[in-house]
Amino acid sequence: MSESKRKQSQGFATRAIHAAYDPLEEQGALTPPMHVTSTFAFDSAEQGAARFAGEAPGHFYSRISNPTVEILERRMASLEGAEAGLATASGMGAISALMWSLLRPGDELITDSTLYGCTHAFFHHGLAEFGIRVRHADLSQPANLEAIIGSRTRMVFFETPANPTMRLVDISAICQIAHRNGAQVAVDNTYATPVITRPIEWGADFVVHSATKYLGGHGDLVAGVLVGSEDAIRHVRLTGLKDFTGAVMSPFTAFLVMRGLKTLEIRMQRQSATALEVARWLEKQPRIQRVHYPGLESFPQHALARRQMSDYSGVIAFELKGGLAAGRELMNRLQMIHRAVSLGDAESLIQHPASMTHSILSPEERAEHGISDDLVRLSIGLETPADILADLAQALAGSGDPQVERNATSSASF
Ligand code: 3LM
Repeated sequence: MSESKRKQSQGFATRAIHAAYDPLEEQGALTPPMHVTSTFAFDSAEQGAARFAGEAPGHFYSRISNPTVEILERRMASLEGAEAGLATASGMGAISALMWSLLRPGDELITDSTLYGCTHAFFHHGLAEFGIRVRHADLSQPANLEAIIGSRTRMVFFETPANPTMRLVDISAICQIAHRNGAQVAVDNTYATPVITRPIEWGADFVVHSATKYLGGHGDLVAGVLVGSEDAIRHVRLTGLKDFTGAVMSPFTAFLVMRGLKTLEIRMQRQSATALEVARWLEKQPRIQRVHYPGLESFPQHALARRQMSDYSGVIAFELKGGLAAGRELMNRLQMIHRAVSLGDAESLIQHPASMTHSILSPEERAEHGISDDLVRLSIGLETPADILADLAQALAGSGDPQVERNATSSASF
C-alpha cells in the first residue's frame, strides 16, 4: 500500500495525532515546532514575486499562511473529510471570513432560526446592513427551506445541534434542496465535532467551528476553523481572511488546538457518555420540567440523532419547574460546576442563554427563535460523573447553607 493510501485509511484518532506532520522532517521534534514569525525571507526577488502571484509554493506573511497553522489546517481538513482547511482567530472570524468572501449585495442568505447569539447578530444585524438579504426559517423542517429558497439564495447556514436548544437539522435533506436551487451549505459543527458528525459526508460545502470549544478542549484559547474545497478555501484565505477581516490564528494558538485535537476522540466519548447519564438522571428529577438532549429517547428528533450522529456530545439544555427563578437558584447553589459561558471544556459549565450567550437577541427574537427565559445550558466536563451528579443533586435539593442561600437569592449574577 502506498504511503498516501495508508494515511488516508488511518483511523480518526490516529489522524488527529499524526496527520500532516512528520517529525523526521523537523529534526525529530515530536511536537510541531512553533514558527513564531510574521514574515518569510525569499531566495530572490523573483521567488517573492512568484509566491505573491500564487505561482510558487511557500509562505510570505503570517496573515496569509504560517507553517505551524498550516499543519492544523490540513489536520482539520483530514478529520472533517474536506479538501482544505483555514484556521482563524475565533469561530466568529471563520464565519465572517466565509460570508464576506462569498456573499455580495443582492445575494440571499438563509439561516436556521436557532443560532449562537453573535452569529445571529452578525447575520441579522450585520450582513443585512450591507445589502445582503438575510432570512431565517426553522430548518429542522426541510420543507420550510423549500418554501422560501429562491434564485437569489447563495448560501444556507445552520448549526446542528443548535446553540442553545439542541435542535437538529437533517444535513443531507437541506443540502439536497439547497444544491438543487444553486445554493451552497455551511454547517457550524462546533457542538458535534467531526468525532460525532462530518457534515461534508452528508453533502455540506463548508464546515465552520468555534475551535474555542471541543477542538481546543481546555478553555484556554479562542480560535476558529473553516473547511471546504481547495478552490473555495483558497478564495476565502485570499479575500475574507487576508483582506476583509485579518482574523488570523497565531502559531501559539495552533499549537494549543493541535494539543487539544490529540485527545478529541476520547474526550468526546467521555463527555457524551457522562452527558447521557446526567440527561437521563435530570429527566427523572421532579423539579425538572424538560430536558433537551439528542441521546434521550424522549428527544423529538432522536431518530435523526441516531442516523446523523455517532454519539450525542456533552451539552444538555433543560428547563426547571418554576422557570427562570428556579434556574437561577439552581445555578447559584452549584458548588463544583462553574457558572460560565462557553462549552466543551474539561470543567463542567452552566449558563443562562437568555441573559448571557443569547442576550444580544431582543426578547421578541428569542421567543421567535425558541429560546425561553427558563432555559439553562449545561456543558458536561471531564470530571468524575458521580461528582457532577452529586453537585446537581445538592443544588436541586437545596443545601440550606446560609452562604449558598444568599448566593441563591442574589440577583447580582444576572
Ligand atoms: C457560547 N459560543 O458560550 P468564538 N458557533 C457556535 C458557538 O457556540 C460559538 C461561536 C460559533 C459561545 C461563546 S458567549 C460570549 C461564549 C455554535 C461561541 C463563536 O468566536 O470562538 O467564540 O465562536 O455558546
